[in-house]
Formats: sequence, C-alpha cells, structure tokens
Amino acid sequence: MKNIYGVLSVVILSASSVAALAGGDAVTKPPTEATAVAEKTSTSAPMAEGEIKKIDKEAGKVTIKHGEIKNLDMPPMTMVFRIKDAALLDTLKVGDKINFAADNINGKLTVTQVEVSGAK
Ligand SMILES: [Cu+2]
Repeated sequence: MKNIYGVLSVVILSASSVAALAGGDAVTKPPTEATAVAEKTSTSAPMAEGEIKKIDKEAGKVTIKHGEIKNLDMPPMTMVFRIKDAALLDTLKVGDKINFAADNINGKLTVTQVEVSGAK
C-alpha cells in the first residue's frame, strides 16, 4: 500500500509541472504577433518606380519603363499600361519619373495610382 501512494504523488507532481510550462507566455505570444504583421503588409498599396515613355490620351494608355512590380510578379521592362482614370494622364508628361501602382483588371494591366517623383 505504501508504495502505491508514493507512485501516485510522483504522477501528480509531474502532471502539474507540465501544465505550468504549457501555460507560459512563450506558447501563446508569437502567433498573435505574426498575424498582426501579415495584415499590415497586405493592406499597403505596393508602389513601383517608372519613367513615362509615351502617352496616348485618346486610347487611355501610357508606356512606362518600369522597375520590378512585386504584386504582378513582373521584372523591370518597358511596356504599355491602360490607365484607370484618363484624367491622371493630364498630370503626366513624357520623361517624368513616377511612383505608381498597377493591377490586373479584367485581364488588362492597368495603372491605378500614379504620382510624379521627379521631372526630366
Ligand atoms: Cu511590365
């Protein structure tokens, strides 16, 4: 009988120490921080750098020599974009250095946001 009580008390002690470890901050904290960071990066508009090469106002198109566009998985190149709002073309001229955001809208690569960062 005495031996059985001795074994039981050892089991109870080790069970409570495991519970104490599992309840520690180290287990619960990291996932919450990781979630907060992921939300922050996905909401900010990704801006790419570029230079205006050609403007076709009637067609609503603009040719841009652009740097890497991360959200479109595109390397640097010169290409034609549609422009979401043709009025944006009034703010631009050939040779302008720009920061812009582009997106794939109905299968057409479209400039959604543009700001001049430096003129020629
Ligand atoms: Cu491109």
